Parts: sequence; C-alpha cells; structure tokens
Amino acid sequence: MADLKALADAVIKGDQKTAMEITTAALDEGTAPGTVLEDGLIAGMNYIGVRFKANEVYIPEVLIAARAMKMAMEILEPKLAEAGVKPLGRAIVGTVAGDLHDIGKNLVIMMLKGAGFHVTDIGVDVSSDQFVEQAKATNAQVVGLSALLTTTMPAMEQAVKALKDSGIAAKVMIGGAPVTQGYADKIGADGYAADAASAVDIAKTLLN
Ligand code: B1M
Repeated sequence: MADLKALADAVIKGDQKTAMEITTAALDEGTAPGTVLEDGLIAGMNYIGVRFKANEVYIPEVLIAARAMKMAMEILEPKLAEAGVKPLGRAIVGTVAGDLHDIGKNLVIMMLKGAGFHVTDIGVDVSSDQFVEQAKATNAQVVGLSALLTTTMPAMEQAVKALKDSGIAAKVMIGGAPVTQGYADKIGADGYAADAASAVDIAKTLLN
C-alpha cells in the first residue's frame, strides 16, 4: 500500500519524482484522492509552513517543496474533481496597482494551495476594479492583497475600499513588507499576515 507519510516526506524534501510516483501509486491502488491530498501533500506542506514560520527553513526550501507539491497536484487534481472533493475555500491573490513585486505573493499562493485552498493568482499591478471583478468572477471567499512599496500602500487602501463598497461578502487579507496590523486596521482590511505561513492561518480564520 502506498505510504502517504513517505509522500509527505517527499514534499518536505522537494523530491518531485518520488512525490509523483507515490501519488500515482496511491491512486492506482484506489486510495481516495482526498486522502492522498490531506495525509500526503497537505501534511508535507503544513510541516514546511510550521518550520518556515519558526525560521527553521527558508524561502528556497519552501519553493522547492511547493514545486514538488505542484507536480503531484497535476496528477491528483483531475481525480479530486471526479471525486467531488471540495477545496477548503476559494481565494484570489494579487499585488496592488503600481507594484510589480510578486515573490512574496507567489509564496502566499503556494502556501494557501498547500493548505487546500483553491487559489486564483490575479498577478501584479492589479487595479481596484480588477480585484472586484475577479472576486466576483471566482466567487472568492478571501481576497489577498500584497504590496511591497510604501508608495503603493495607498493603492491597497483603494482596493480594500472598492471591495467593501462593491458589497461582496469576501473577506480581505493584506500583507507585504511595509504593511502592518495597524495599517490593516486603519484601512478596514479584515486580516493581516506577516508571512506566507501566517497567511494560511488568517485565511482559515476569515472563512469562519
Ligand atoms: Co524592489 N524594492 N523595487 N524589486 N525589492 C524593495 C521592496 C525595497 C525594500 C528595496 C530597498 O530599497 N531596500 C524597495 C522598497 C522601498 C519602500 O517602498 N519602502 C524597493 C524598490 C524601491 C523598488 C523599485 C522602486 C526600484 C526602482 O526601480 N527604483 C522597483 C519598483 C518596481 C515596481 O514594483 N513598480 C523595484 C523593483 C524590484 C525588482 C523588479 C528588481 C524585484 C522584484 C522581482 C519580483 O518580485 N518578481 C525587486 C526585489 C526582488 C526587491 C527586494 C530585494 C526583495 C523583495 C522580495 O521578493 N522579498 C526588496 C528588498 C527586500 O525586501 N530586502 C525590494 C522576498 C519575499 C518573500 O518577501 O515580498 O516581503 P516579501 O513577502 C513576504 C511577506 O511580506 C509576506 O509573506 C511573504 C513571505 O513570507 N507577504 C504577505 C507578502 N505579501 C503578502 C500578502 C499576504 C500576506 C503576507 O496576504 C495577501
């Protein structure tokens, strides 16, 4: 029987080949796709998230683990859809208007996907209107905004206002190096996360 603990370990080590092999073997043996996801891939990414938060692993390890998870997910995703497995929640994440930094945003997306969210990456330099349009189009429950420049923080405030004014029910989470909890409170965001691992915790809280 396929060893899902070994699958989690393969994700943690960023061993794409083993992650894909065990995923394929588990599905061939009839293991439920949701179990492969939860006990294998998500378990591995959760472990990386906890260690990243504790500064025990760094960005390269997270990126390597996320890549292994992505490769295995390509095999798993069609089976999850067939089995009707629902994602933990639906999120969109983008970097605000005028800002082209995407490394932190991409990490947040990887960690959210690793935790079981369905995430739409809406890119960089995203206008307030685009945030609203995409939130509506994807029926997002969580909208994530990233900003790395002090000069683009006002665009974050505008996007939060546009999302609130649009009347959609999605919760708004913000983050990025110059952003703080105080700023999130000031502009009326529902949540703030200092790093990608905390973004998962906050997004889960915002779903409830
Ligand atoms: Co730029 N840049 N940059 N840059 N850049 C900074 C941010 C800067 C601090 C460098 C400096 O001067 N010391 C500075 C900003 C100063 C300020 O505003 N206070 C700066 C500047 C000034 C600029 C330009 C204006 C430079 C110029 O052209 N004169 C220009 C702006 C372009 C634009 O956006 N319009 C510019 C351009 C660039 C590059 C294109 C060269 C490149 C970006 C490449 C890319 O992203 N694809 C770049 C880079 C790489 C940096 C630094 C070196 C690294 C940023 C990074 O990726 N960090 C940065 C200096 C630094 O931070 N040391 C700098 C790693 C990343 C994992 O961290 O993004 O903070 P971070 O994400 C973290 C958390 O913040 C959090 O989780 C992540 C992981 O834990 N997080 C969230 C992020 N988003 C989140 C969202 C959430 C939750 C958590 O919820 C939704």
